[in-house]
Amino acid sequence: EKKSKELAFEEMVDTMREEVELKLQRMFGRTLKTATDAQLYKAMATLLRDRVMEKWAYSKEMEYETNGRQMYYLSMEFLMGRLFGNNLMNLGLDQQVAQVCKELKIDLDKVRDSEPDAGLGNGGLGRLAACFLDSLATLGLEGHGNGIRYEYGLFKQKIVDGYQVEVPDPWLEDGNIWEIAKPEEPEIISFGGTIERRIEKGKEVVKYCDAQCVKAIPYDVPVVGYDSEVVNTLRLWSARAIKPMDMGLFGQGRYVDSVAEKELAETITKVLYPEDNHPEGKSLRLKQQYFFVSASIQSIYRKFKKAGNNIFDFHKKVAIHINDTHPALGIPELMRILMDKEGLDWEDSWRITCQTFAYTNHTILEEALEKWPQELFKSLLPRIYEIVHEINEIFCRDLWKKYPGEWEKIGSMAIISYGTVHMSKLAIAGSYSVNGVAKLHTDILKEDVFRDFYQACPSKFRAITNGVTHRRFLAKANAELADLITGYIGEDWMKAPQDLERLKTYAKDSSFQKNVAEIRLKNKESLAEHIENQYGIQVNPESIFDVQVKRLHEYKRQLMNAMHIMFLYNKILDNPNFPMHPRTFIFGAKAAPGYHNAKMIIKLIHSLAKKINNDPRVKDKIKIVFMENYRVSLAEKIIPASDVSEQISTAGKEASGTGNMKFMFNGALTIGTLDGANVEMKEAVGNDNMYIFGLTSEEVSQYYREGHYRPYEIYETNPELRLVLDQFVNGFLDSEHPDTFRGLYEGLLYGHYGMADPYFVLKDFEPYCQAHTRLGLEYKKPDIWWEKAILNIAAAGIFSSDRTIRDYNQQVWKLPFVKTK
Ligand code: DL6
Repeated sequence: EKKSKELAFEEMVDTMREEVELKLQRMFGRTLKTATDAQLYKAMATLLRDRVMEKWAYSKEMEYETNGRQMYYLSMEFLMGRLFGNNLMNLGLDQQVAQVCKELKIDLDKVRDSEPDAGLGNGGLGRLAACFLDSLATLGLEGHGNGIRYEYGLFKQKIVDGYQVEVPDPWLEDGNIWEIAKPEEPEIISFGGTIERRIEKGKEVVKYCDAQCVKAIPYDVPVVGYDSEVVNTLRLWSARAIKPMDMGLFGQGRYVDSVAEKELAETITKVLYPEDNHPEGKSLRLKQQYFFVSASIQSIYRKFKKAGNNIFDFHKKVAIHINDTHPALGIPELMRILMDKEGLDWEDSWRITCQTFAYTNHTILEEALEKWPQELFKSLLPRIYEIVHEINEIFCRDLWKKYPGEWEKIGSMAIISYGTVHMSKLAIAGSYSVNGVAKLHTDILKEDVFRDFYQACPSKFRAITNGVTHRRFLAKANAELADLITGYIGEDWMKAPQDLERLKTYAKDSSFQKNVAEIRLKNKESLAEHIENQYGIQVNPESIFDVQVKRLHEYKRQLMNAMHIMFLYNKILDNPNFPMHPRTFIFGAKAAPGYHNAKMIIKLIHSLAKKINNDPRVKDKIKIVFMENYRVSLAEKIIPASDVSEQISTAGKEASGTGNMKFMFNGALTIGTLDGANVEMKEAVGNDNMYIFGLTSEEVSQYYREGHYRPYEIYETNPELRLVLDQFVNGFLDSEHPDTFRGLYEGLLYGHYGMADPYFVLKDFEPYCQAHTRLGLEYKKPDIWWEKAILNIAAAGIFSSDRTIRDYNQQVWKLPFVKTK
C-alpha cells in the first residue's frame, strides 16, 4: 500500500509539473523563466480550481438527486482570507505542489503571497462564518453561505506618524479565480415605492408601485472540505442596475445623468462598513441588508420550487441561520414571498417562517444591538415594514394574553417602539432557536439582555460555544507543529480534533517538549525576520513574544496592555538590573475609522514603541512592534510564533472571542480575564495552565448596578499606576505635544460623558501586572512552560469549529450527513 501511495504521489507530481508549464503558456504566453509571481499564482490556482470544479459538479449532482435538507448561513460578513493554500490542504495536494515547486524552483511562499486576502469582514463574526463553512464541508453537511460581494473589503491600514490611515482594499481589481459569476440567475430587489391592493379573482393581491429595482447577480465560490466529497457553495451577491445606461439622456448629451442609475445601484455592494461591534444606522447599510437577504431568500425559494417540493414542507427542507441580526430582514422577506408570491395566509406563512429561522447573537454591547428609525425603514421597505408592523401587533397581543396589564414588560419586548425597529427582538420573535456564542455570554443574554424573552420562552435559548478551524490555524499555519503532532498521535486529529487529548501523555516528555520549543523558535525567527524587513525593528527570537492581535476596542483593553509596558519600562529606568526576561510586545489591530479613542490607542502604542525601542537604557529588554494591517493571512504568520496570548477584555464584554482559541491550538499560554470562551478554556485546561486575573463579570455588573466604582481612588493609592497615568500628559511620551493623550487620561480618571474608566482598566491593572510577573517567572522554567503549552494544545480540541458545527447540527439544524458514493 505504501508503494502504491508513493507511485500515486509521483504520478501526481509529474502531471502537475507539466500542467503548470502548460497553463502558464496558455494563460499568459509565458514560461517559468519569464512568469511573474502573480502569473504563477493564477496559473497554479486555476489548475487547482479545475480539480475543485470536478468535485463541485459531483457534489451538486448528489445534492440535486437527494433533495435533502439544506442549511443556509446568512451573514453580512465572510472573512475568508486566502483560499489557495487552504484548498490545497483540503484536497490533499499540498505535499505534491510543494514538490512540484521544489523541482521547478518556484518560491511557493511568494506564489501564496500573490493572492489577495478576501477581507469581507471586520473580525470575529466574519471569520467565524468562514470557519463554519470549512467545518460544514469537512463534516459532510450541506450548509451554504450567502453574503455580499463587496467590491472593497475591509480597508487596508497604513500607519503614518503613528496614526492609522485607511486605504481602500480593491481586492477584486485583478480578478478572483475562486468565483463563478452567474449573471443568468439574477434576482430583482425592490426598494421604496408604494403598496396597492387589488382584488383579483376574488382574492386580495399586493402590488408594488413605483419601486426602484436593482438586479442582484450571484457569484458562487466553491467551499471545499478537508478530505470530503462535499463541496458547498458560498454565494455572494453583487448589485447591478437593471438598465446599465439611459440612452435617451445619453442622446441629449447628459452623459453623467445617463449612468447615474447604474452608479446608484452599484454603490449598494461597493464597500463593507468597517464597524466591529458598533453598526451605524445608515440607510445604505439597511439597503445592503435587504439587498442580500432578499436575493438569498428568493434564490433559496426558487431552488426549493425547482426541486418540485411542496411549499408546506419548506421548513422541513430548509434551515436559515442568521449571523447576528444583520440578516433578520429575512424573516419578513420570507413572509412576503409566502404570502405575496405563494398566496398562503398569514398563519401558515408565520408558522413556516418561525420553523425556518435560527438566530445567533454575538454581542451584548448596547451600541451594537441593531435598531432602525421607523420612518427610514418604512420609506425604504414599505411592504416589509407592513409585515414587521403586523408581526409586532400579533406578538404584543400574544404577550398581553400572557402578561395581562404588564405594559412596561410588553413595551420593552415590542419589536417597534418609540419610532424604532429593534432587530434583535424581530430575530427572537421569528426564530425557533436563539443562541449565544459561549456559556457566559448566553447566561448574560438569559439573565439580562433578553431576560423577558427567555422567561417567556426558555426552550428557544441555548449556548453554543464558538470554535475555529484547527486545520487552517494549526495544520496549515504551523505545518511543522502539525507534522510533529501527527508523528506522535497519528493523523486522525485533523478530522477528530478531540484526539489531540492524546498529547497529554507527552506533556512531560522532554523530547516532545524540546521539539515543540524548537518549532516555536523557528516560527519566531521567521516572524522576527518579517518584522525586520517590514519595520526595521530588530527583535530577539529568544525573548517572550507577547501578542495581542484583534480589533481595537476599548473593551478589549489594548490600553491596559500598553500601560503594563509603561510600568515595566519605569521599573527598568528605576533599576537597570530589574529582573525580567526580555519581551517583545506585538500588537495588530484595526480601529473603526470614526472611533477616536481606539485610534488614539494605536497612536499611544506607536509613541511608546518609538520611545522604548530606541532607549539604550532598556538594553533590548522590551521591544514593541505594531503589525500594520492585521488580517487573516497575517494572523497565520503571527499566531504560530506567539508565546503569550493576551485575552484581557473586561469580563462580560467579549461574547466569546475566537483568537483565544487559535492561540491555544498553537500552544501559546493565555493571560486573560474570565470572559467569553476564556472561561471554558480554563475549564478545559485547568486554572494552573492559564494566567487568569481580574474582575469577574458578576463583579463588573455589580459595579455598574451600584455605581460605586471610583478609579480616581486607585490612581491616588497606587503610585506605580499614578506614574504611568501622569506620563500620558506630562510630555513623557511626546514632549512637543504633551496633550496628545489627554483624552485617554481624562477618560480613565474622570469620564467624558458617562462614567470614568467604564472598562475597569484601573481596577484590573494591578492584578494584570501580577499575572504577568507569574508568567515571566514560569517562562524561565522551560519544563514547566512547555508542559503547560502542550496541555493547552491537548485541551484545545473542543474549540474546533467541527465541534461547534456538530452542536449546531444536533441542536438546531438537524441536517443529514451526506453519504458519499
Ligand atoms: O461570535 C464571534 C465573535 C465573538 O467571538 C466576539 O467575542 C464578538 O465580539 C463578535 N461580535 C461581533 C458583533 N458584531 N456585531 N454585531 O462582531 O462575535
